[in-house]
Formats: sequence, C-alpha cells, structure tokens
Amino acid sequence: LPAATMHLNDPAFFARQARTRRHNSHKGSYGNVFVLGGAPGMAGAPVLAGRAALHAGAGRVYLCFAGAPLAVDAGQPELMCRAARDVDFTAGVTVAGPGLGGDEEAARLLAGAVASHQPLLLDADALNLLAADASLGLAVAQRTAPTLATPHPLEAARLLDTTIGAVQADRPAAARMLAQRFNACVVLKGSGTVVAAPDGRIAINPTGNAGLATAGTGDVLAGLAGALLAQGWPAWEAALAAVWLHGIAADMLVAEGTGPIGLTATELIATIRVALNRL
Ligand code: NPW
Ligand code: AMP
Ligand code: MG
Repeated sequence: LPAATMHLNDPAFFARQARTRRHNSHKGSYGNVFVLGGAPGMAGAPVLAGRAALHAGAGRVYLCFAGAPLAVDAGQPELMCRAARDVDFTAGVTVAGPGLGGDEEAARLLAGAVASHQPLLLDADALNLLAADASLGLAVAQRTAPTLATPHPLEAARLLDTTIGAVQADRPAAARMLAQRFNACVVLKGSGTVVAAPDGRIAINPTGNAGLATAGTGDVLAGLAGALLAQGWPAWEAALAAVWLHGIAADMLVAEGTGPIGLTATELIATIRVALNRL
C-alpha cells in the first residue's frame, strides 16, 4: 500500500474535476442530493447540509426528515422538504446523518440508503448508528457504489471503539483503518483534516481555521461533499475538494473580518460557492 503522506497544498490536482457548466445542460445534469436527517429538535442540521449542497451546484436537493418534515425552508425555498419514509433513496446521492438521531426508525432509513447503488455520504448520527450495529457496517463495506465518511474525532473513536485521545494520537492511522474497514474514503475532521482512501492514500488538508469550531460547520461540509458526488466527482477528489473549499472559505471570511470569532456555518455557504467557482 502507498504509505506516503500528501499535503494538499495545491488544489490543481482535484480542480480538474470541476467543469464549467455546459451551455446545453439542465438541472438533471447535476444530480440529486437527498439529505437524510432532521430528527425532532435537529431540523437545522439537514437545512445547513441542503443549503450547502445547493450552493455547491447540485441540480436538485431534497431535505428528508426523520422527524416531522418542515413544510418549506423559508430562507431557501429551492429545497424540497419530504418525510424520509416517503423518499426513494435510489434516485441520487444520499447525505445521511445530519441531525438524524439514533432511534430504530433512523436505523431503518439509514439501512435503506446504504442499500442503494448510489454514492453515499455518511456523517454524524449515521456514523453513530454504524458504530452501534456491526451488520450495518458490513453492509457499508460491501457496497459497490462510492462511500464517503466524514467523522469528527469522537465519531471516529466510537467507530473504532476507542477514545478521542487514541484517535488524535495518530490521526492518519485512524483514518486509514476506517477507510479499509468500510471500503470508503474517510475524512477525519478537526484541525489538519486527514483524508484516507481504502487503498492507503492519505492527504492532510492545509486550509481552515478555528472559526470553524462552531455548530453546523460539519453539516455544511457534508452537503458540499454530497453535491460534488452528485455532480459525478469520484469520492477521493470530492473529499479532497470539499475539505479544501470548506477551509479556504473560512480563511477568506477571516481575511475580511467575518471571523474567526463568531463565524457561523450559514456564512460559510456563500463563500464556498465563490471558492468553487474560482477553482
Ligand atoms: P469534547 O467536548 O472535547 O469531549 P457528538 P455533535 C468531540 C447535529 N447537529 N477534536 C467533542 O468532545 C449533528 O449533525 C445539529 C476533538 C465534542 O463535544 C449530529 O446529528 C445542529 N474533539 C448531532 O447534532 C448543529 C472533538 O465531539 C463532541 C472534535 C450531534 O453531533 C450542531 C461532539 O460530538 C450539530 O451539527 C475535534 N475536532 N470535534 C443543528 N443546528 O440542528 C468534536 N469533538 O456528541 O457526536 O455531537 O457533533 O454535536
Ligand atoms: P462537526 O464537528 O461535524 O460540526 O465538524 C466541524 C468542522 O469544522 C469540520 O470540518 C472540522 O474539520 C472543522 N473544524 C473544527 N475545528 C477546527 C479547527 N480548529 N481548525 C480547522 N478546522 C476545524
Ligand atoms: Mg457533525
């Protein structure tokens, strides 16, 4: 296995995936994203992921609520709101986990998305459900479509049945172990985000700052990466680009004085769009 650590200082090698929009294209050309999340009290998480997916170019974005669905996201009426139980997750990329909760219904909905032959992003409570159910983990490992997982250190520790301290002591090793176990590209988040592929490739993202240490920024990253998958990016390139863009957006906002103190996840979204269009 290739062991070399690549520092992701030059976005040129994933930027070639970014295509200008063909003149003769339509929303169907840019994929569907289904955000599976939104248990009671956590509707904000899928809203953030969905808004990020829309601003990162997905053709259609559906918010699929495990709890009572919002009728509309009044701040972003382009998003289509559904009860998750009514959604066919085979018609596009699923971003599973933002605010999904951990009850039986959440587990059942997640199993449906895992079984789809479509790219899948696993974040937040989807990862916690995975940590609690070995057979679901096996189902993820056996998927043939691309899988991308985006744990923060505690989510990674739950998956590896260890402590945050052990994960942080060797972040590349933890990311690589998860990538191999789940046959997935893994983004181990936190300062110096590590990206690992099942074949052993590793990259360390240099962008981003402590302004990102606030609620909802992970949900934005999940939606962004899901939108790139929906537009046909391979999982490795989508993961590298998403973490780089998410971080550079935070760096751009700090440069203009909108942070690091008090930077909000919502504010990241429009700046990610600027960075993506400049790639
Ligand atoms: P500590 O405090 O250091 O012991 P959880 P969650 C650790 C949804 N959200 N380095 C840290 O542990 C999500 O989508 C909803 C080291 C921290 O306290 C999920 O579904 C929102 N440690 C659900 O909430 C906005 C780190 O992990 C603990 C670390 C629960 O997700 C917020 C938190 O982990 C949220 O996104 C790092 N870099 N990062 C909404 N608006 O609806 C994290 N930790 O217990 O899994 O809780 O991440 O908040
Ligand atoms: P989550 O914990 O799921 O909300 O995700 C938080 C997001 O913010 C991840 O993309 C982290 O990599 C990022 N983040 C949090 N703290 C920092 C930090 N100190 N430096 C850089 N990125 C951070
Ligand atoms: Mg999170």
